[in-house]
Amino acid sequence: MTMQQIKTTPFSDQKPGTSGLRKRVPVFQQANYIENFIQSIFDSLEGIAGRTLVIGGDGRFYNDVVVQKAIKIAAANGFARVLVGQGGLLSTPGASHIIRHYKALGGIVLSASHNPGGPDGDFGIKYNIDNGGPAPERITDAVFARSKVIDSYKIVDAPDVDLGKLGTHKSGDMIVEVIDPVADYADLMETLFDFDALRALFAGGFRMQFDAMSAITGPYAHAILEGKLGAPKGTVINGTPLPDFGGGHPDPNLVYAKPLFDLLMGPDAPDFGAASDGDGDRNLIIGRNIFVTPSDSLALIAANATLAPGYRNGIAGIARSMPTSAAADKVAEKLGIEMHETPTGWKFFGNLLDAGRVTICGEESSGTGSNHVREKDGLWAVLFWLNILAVRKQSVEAIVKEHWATYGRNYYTRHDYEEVDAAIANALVDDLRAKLPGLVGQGFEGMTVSYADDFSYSDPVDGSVSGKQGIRIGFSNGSRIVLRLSGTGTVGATLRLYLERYETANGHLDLDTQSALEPLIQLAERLSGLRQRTGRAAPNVIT
Ligand code: VG1
Ligand code: CO
Repeated sequence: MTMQQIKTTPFSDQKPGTSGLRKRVPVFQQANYIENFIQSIFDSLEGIAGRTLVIGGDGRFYNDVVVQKAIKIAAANGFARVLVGQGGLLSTPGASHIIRHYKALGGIVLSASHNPGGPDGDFGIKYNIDNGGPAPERITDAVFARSKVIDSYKIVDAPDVDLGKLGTHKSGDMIVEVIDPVADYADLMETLFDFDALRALFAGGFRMQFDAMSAITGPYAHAILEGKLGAPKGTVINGTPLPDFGGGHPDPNLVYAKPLFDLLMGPDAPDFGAASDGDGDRNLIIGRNIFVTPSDSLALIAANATLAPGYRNGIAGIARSMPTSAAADKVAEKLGIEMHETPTGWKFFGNLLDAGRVTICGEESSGTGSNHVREKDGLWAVLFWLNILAVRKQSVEAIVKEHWATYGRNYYTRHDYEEVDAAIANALVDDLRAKLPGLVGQGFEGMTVSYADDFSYSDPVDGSVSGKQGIRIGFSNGSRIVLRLSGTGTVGATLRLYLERYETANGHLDLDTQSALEPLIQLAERLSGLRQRTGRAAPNVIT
């Protein structure tokens, strides 16, 4: 084995976004592109010698090539050991758990999450730190700075590791352990939820459909739902991870998981439907006849947390990303616990979780999780719902409606305008930002603007400040309009418009969501000129 130091030239576009570096596959296929980025990560870390690194990905196209490169670069940079999921696979929450469980220095997670895969699809690389969570901005900024000046990378000249075989291998002097991607994660779930109660639920004829969307959660869902919990075979569909997700878009929302939604609204609906995304950290929850918004799901899980054994003693606090509806705030208020509003992206929850200030976190983009790992966790959310259903012995619909009747209802929708011309999108956001100071105190549609700003977050644990995290216009009655630019898209710009309206417990709880929000949708258009300036008649995706 020889360690090689290879000369390279920097790329200017390796800036990590909301969740790692995401680009089209051909961008990653450029000579030295992967090597430069991984070396830039390692150059930004301290104390690599003698430590363990976790590597795994969601199995999308190019995963196999990048895993082998990452192993060889890790070996040349002095890691003592790499833990890699069999076949190079690990879900994002699975990787987070493995990092924590085996006290690794960190992990390289290969995924572009909910973005489509395949030779012309997207690929992504993300670094997670020793708490199992996404690297904070201090590290991603350092990686980007390094990537702009890098002039060489280190790699061992060693054969590829046979990732099909569980057990101990070597790459250069470094130990490579190929591990079962599911086993440790499944054990962790068993410590959090009442598996006996869940087995009894399925034994009693409870019917569920879980759509793994041909992505990474398939093996996890087969092993846990059908294996450990005795759900009938066929409960999990699209359960084999495919490099191109079967040509689909592995985003579990009402657009891309429409067949599941239709099934749950149809005449032969099962009791419960769920799905997860490309890398297994998102979840979709649908009951017979009712879709549960991710914001409501967060509030419901928090309100019912003590029904699951892992949370029996109560929760310390809740955190939600800024665009997520304030449904969870009502629960925190009632429980008398801390509530935090953070910028979009899971990396902002890490400090609060580490400090023990919050137990449950969530995002409107179908992300829910807890202090059991440091990523959002799709299957965890599904198991949490099953645990709640098993204990309460009510339908999803009854549970949701009871919740609204107690806390009121936060009508909520997100409108995405994808692949918009970046210059138009940026100008639009800049112009709206300029208008904000003048909006406060003004009346629209019978509501008064109580605040209008570009969200800035001061982390209460380490004091770091993250500015320009999205425009929010809040009204005195609890309604909100939020607009921000996506940090995960790979082509042009994606504008996300978030709309929320609060109805008290004795208000109108049964309206159609889009109609309930129509006045706010129109007001957002009046204030931003979004449709007019982008030339779009309607959003590409409505969630
Ligand atoms: C989106 C979501 C955000 C989520 C992020 C990563 O980011 O809005 O809530 O944390 O994706 O999720 P953005 O910047 O495009 O709005 V995943 O499942 O793609 O890792
Ligand atoms: Co994801």
